[in-house]
Amino acid sequence: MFSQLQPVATDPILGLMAAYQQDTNPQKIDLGVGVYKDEQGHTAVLKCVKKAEALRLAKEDSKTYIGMAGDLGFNRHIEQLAFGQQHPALLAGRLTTAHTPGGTGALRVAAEFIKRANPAATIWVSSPTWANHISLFQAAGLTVKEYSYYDYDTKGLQEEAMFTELAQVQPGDVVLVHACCHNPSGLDLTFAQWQRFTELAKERGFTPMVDMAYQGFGAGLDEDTAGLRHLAAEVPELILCSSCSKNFGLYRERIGACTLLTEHSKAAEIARSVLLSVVRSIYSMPPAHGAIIVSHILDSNELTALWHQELAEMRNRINDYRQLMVDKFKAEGIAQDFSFITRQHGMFSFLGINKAQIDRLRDEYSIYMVGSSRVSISGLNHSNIDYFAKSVAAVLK
Ligand code: PLP
Ligand code: TYF
Repeated sequence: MFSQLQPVATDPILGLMAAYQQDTNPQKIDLGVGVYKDEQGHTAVLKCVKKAEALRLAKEDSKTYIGMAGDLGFNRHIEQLAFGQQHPALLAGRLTTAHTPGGTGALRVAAEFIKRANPAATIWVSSPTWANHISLFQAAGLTVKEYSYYDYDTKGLQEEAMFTELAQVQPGDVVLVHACCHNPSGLDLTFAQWQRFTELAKERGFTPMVDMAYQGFGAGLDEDTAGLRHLAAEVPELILCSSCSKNFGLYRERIGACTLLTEHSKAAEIARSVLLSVVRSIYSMPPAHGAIIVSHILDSNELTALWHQELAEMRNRINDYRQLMVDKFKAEGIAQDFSFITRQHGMFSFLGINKAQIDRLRDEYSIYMVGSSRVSISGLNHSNIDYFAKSVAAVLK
């Protein structure tokens, strides 16, 4: 049977990671995968996580199964983090959450949930979006269509095209938006655009799905949810997929959550039973480790303060390098306007250079970025930024 199989291409982003590791050039720079790196080029375990892990070791008294929804304390924290403690949807009991293996697990659970609710649903994703979105939704049997989003010429939003296309979406379909720090473009909706999106969702009756993988990496933990919170206060139903991979640096622990906003608390009970049945059919119950760490952090004022500080450090470092990159490009005599990079948010931006230039940067300078020219900015640091700017200047000549 296995002999019938054809090989499948590896994930291009993860493939890039492997190519970088094999490169022996000491000046090599990894701007590929969306994993935060510090000034030393290292992805360290956060101090608040280390402390929470020590607490766990001391406190944990059983390894018995947790329920299908996972860690209930974590689920409450994640709802409060996303929506704020006083959000009307939370106070009305209209939210229900299951913790999942990573944000990817949340997306897959959400996809299966959508299929139960409406097997004929089309899910609309931004053009472009995280490549995994498309393959994951298709693998779950959903139809995927794209709506216009990033304008490669202006580096801004294709606003009129986007809203014209979304005005055709049918009730029962789903529209995926990134809460903040759009992957891959770094271009986020303004609050006014979130308001416009909200009005359209109400008018058309489609279900918004929000992917929040970078809360706290844009402008701040609360600031990054402004659009989501507005949307959730206005629409009857919504799906939120969150990830703690980036903002808690818990990548390999696989911790995220799928939250449903329902029309009323009775509907939340029904939706929850379906959500848990989806979970049971895939992996029964999620791994506990990441959820316990996050819960220990958010249960403690001291650890929460430390987390806020460490998160701000990551956010500020990326934002500093957005500015520094633009300044260094100017200093190298690059005439092209890269100022859009300072107006975008999160881990990524497109440089907007062509394939030949991307290939030269990799082959001649050992600088690795995704084929779309997406750069993961935290790969830059004081010891490589000059080499990076000079190399980009050389290939742009
Ligand atoms: N959604 C987006 C937009 C992402 O960039 C990522 C990747 O990090 C995820 C979801 C999933 O993250 P994870 O499964 O690592 O929690
Ligand atoms: O886009 C990125 O780089 C991150 C990390 O299969 C990632 O979202 C990339 C690919 C993948 C899982 C995570």
